[in-house]
Amino acid sequence: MSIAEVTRTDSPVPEGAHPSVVEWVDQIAALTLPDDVVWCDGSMAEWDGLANRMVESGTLTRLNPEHRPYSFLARSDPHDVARVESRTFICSEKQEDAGPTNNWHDPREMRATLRPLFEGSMRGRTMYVVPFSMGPLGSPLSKLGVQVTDSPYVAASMGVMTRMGAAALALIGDTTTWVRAVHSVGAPLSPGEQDVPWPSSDTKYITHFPETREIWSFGSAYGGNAILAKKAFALRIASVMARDEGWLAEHMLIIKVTNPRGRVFHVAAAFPSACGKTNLAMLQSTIPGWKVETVGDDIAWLGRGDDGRLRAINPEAGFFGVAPGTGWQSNPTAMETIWGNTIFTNVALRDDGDVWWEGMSDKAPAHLVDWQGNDWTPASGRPAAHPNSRFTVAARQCPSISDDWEDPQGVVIDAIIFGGRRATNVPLVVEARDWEHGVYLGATISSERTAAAEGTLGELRRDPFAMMPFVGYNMADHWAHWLSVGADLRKTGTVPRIFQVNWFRKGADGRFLWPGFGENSRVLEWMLERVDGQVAAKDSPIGLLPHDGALNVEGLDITDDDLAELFAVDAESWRAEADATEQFFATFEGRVPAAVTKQLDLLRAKLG
Ligand code: GTP
Ligand code: SPV
Ligand code: MN
Repeated sequence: MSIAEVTRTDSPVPEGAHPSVVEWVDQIAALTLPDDVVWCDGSMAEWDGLANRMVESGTLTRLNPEHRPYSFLARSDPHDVARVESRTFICSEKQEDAGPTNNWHDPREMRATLRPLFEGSMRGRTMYVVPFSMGPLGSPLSKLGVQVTDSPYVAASMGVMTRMGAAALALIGDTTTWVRAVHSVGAPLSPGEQDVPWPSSDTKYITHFPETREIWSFGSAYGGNAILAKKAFALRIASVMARDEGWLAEHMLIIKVTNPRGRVFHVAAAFPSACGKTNLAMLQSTIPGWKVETVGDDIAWLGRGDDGRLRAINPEAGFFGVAPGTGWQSNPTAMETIWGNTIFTNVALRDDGDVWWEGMSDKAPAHLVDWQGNDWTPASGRPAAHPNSRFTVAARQCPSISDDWEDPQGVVIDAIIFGGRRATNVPLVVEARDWEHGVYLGATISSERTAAAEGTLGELRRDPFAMMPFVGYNMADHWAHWLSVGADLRKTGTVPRIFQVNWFRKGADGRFLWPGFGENSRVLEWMLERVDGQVAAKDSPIGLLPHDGALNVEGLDITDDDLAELFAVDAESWRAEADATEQFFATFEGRVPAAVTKQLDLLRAKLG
């Protein structure tokens, strides 16, 4: 036993904790040398304790309870504000298993790189042991994990975003596969050294070892870099588990939709980061008789149920939602959800002790403290909230949460949507001719970059299945896996319809052609009337489009010209898209499935 271990003031190991967990926690503690180890039980008292501790240390500011009860503001280090894709690594045994779209590193070399970084990295800090379940506790579709972290902010966030604590730990038994996730902010403290409100390191590594189902994250405390249950586990590691076990882990929201005739549908939709998932998940219909309820807003695990249908669960228990653009006009459901019990990160602070961000109201308050802690007025000429500022809140607080959102068997998926942020070319809605064409639509999503990760805002980039930063294996194999899931469904059950949408097409004058948000219910209506066999569609080179007049625009202030532009298919631009797609496919060196390249040939033939 090392000196550090002897002097540690650990909380007792919970009774019944599986030896595999206890042993691993001991190993990590011996490596990282925290001052103490705390096993999180997931209780309210524990959460309050974490919050109080962070208020004392300056990590959190308590908001005015009259406006925002039990809520807090965190200001991150200005260098730690979003996912760092360039520092995110897939360390599979073979490079080709990571594929050309991932940063690959040899696992042995990466372990050798990480070891000295983690040695003593938790000195002066508490190591929290955070057991969690992704998916409802005990559901056959759920998976378990344990994250250790030296960030109380991350431990508290995990408590909101997952089913965290004693109940999850108790489910880990002799035969359980559980994911090991190690997280350190990489900022050890010397004895007596004063801590900073947001410890982090300029050296960042977000690493995944798919074969051993392990995650090691160093240097960041922000979002997907640090809340390892989310992107690291529920997408990168889970996508590998899913490939091996015959299901899908996707960057998708899930909604329940009821039509005026009372028929219930469930829809899963993949949009890249900051491209509208949370908003669609919480949509309030503007057309009579249609109702949308929320099952999930960011991640879906989908697989063939015993009934032969595609079923899905939301593995998360909370939302880590984009703040800017969220307001009473655009997303009233989110505004209601965050009434209290919410952690806000990198938003602005009002003089009355509440929060504000761009888009929360039309008019900005006359004075704010911005996300970096500086005075701000509307004349400051810079955003008051960081563009990737976020709210962290429990899903159960969402007034539109669906009654089946925790169904342990998952909900039956009737339709799948792929979308992106495209100023040009991509119409408001297109239906795939069949599953294979749908896989092609998913594989060819391109989208303008947002603030959710580092990079140049607005730059067009490929983001297949909205999974470019999140697939834990070769992207081309991911497409092959989708094809095999479709073939499997076709054998025994119903294959969901696939659609592509684009809320973000712009006119020549640079304005959005489509009002979006609640009005997207009109597009849902068309899609689900298609699923219900109520409307016809017309073929086009890129897929099936609504007949003229089929999209319900009653009561909407939109010109015929704008509507025409929203659906325009310009053959020349699409030939250029096809050429770019061919080049993109070539980067996979022959690994793109034939059924996908066949769709490219078909597109070109139809374009003439
Ligand atoms: P991640 O959490 O990063 O995965 O993002 P997300 O896909 O959940 O994106 P979200 O719904 O938070 O939307 C991101 C931004 O897009 C916000 O600023 C929204 O206001 C804006 N947005 C969402 N839906 C629409 C829409 O229909 N039209 C327009 N113009 N903007 C939208
Ligand atoms: C995304 O970037 O897609 C997110 C936010 O959902 S984060 O959890 O930081 O990845
Ligand atoms: Mn996301």
